[in-house]
Amino acid sequence: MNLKDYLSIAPEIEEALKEGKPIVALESTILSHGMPFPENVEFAHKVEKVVRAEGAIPATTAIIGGKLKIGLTSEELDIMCKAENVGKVSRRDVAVYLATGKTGATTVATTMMLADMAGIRIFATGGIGGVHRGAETTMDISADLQELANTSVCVVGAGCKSILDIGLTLEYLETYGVPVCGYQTDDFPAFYCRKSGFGVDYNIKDANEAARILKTKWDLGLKGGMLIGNPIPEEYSLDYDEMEKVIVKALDMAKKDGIHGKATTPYLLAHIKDLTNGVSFASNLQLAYNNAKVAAQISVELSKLK
Ligand code: PSU
Ligand code: MN
Repeated sequence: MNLKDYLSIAPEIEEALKEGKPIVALESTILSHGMPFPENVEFAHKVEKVVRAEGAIPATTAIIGGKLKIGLTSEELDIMCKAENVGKVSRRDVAVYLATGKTGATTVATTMMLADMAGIRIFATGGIGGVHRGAETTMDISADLQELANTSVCVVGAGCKSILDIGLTLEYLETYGVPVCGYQTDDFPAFYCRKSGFGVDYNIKDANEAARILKTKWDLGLKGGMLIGNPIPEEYSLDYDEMEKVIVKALDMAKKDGIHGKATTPYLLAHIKDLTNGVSFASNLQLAYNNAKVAAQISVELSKLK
């Protein structure tokens, strides 16, 4: 079998690919393991609407029944949101899930893989995985970073949560040659907060500039992704010190509960939400919509350049 036999691309996306129309990939781990049901159902549909409003076509990805799905139906979105027997699939899990007919949600790493296989170059998410705090002893470094190093898809996200060691995450991306840019900001965003205390090397002024940088990178044969840190809109941003306290508490709970490996990130996300009585969740939704909007604008510009 070749790649085509494993891919199941929605007809609308298949046609958009043929015609070179703008498309934005969206992940499903954020649905299955990053948000509670049924709130995630509303999010899953609304984030797709945000992409459409900018003139691009949304392509949520997942592995369902042993197929690589590019673009989900309403029923398939429901499956991912209910998340019954839905695993979390990173790069190393993909072949196992396909060969055994399992259903799983795609992380940033796997969504990049699926997007690349289909020929989609722009992807919007909430925040990426990265180097965890304490990684110098646990070696817990998200596979998302290696994917950014190797797979030619641009990720628009609100930086990363400070459940991670943001400084080390940025160092890692630098070592692997991944451009990290701020979208209309000099600061690398920290998910709920517009500033992480770390800067970016480049402040991208608009979607057209982002598209031109991507086109140039890939024209040159420079494989790999780019990370665009898009800060949460001011009105939804949360206080850094308050969030830091919550995150430290969640990290502490994870340690006491002996959480490790792929369970770590979902555990921390769920506890952060609980500890803030859902306030952080409202911000999480808004930053993800904002990323979808900017990603769609970039994808529109990129398809004009091609
Ligand atoms: N960070 C978030 N929300 C998320 C994730 C990360 O704020 O939903 C998800 C993404 O799918 C990301 C994955 O790719 O967690 C990273 O998991 P890990 O650290 O196990 O690689
Ligand atoms: Mn990990």
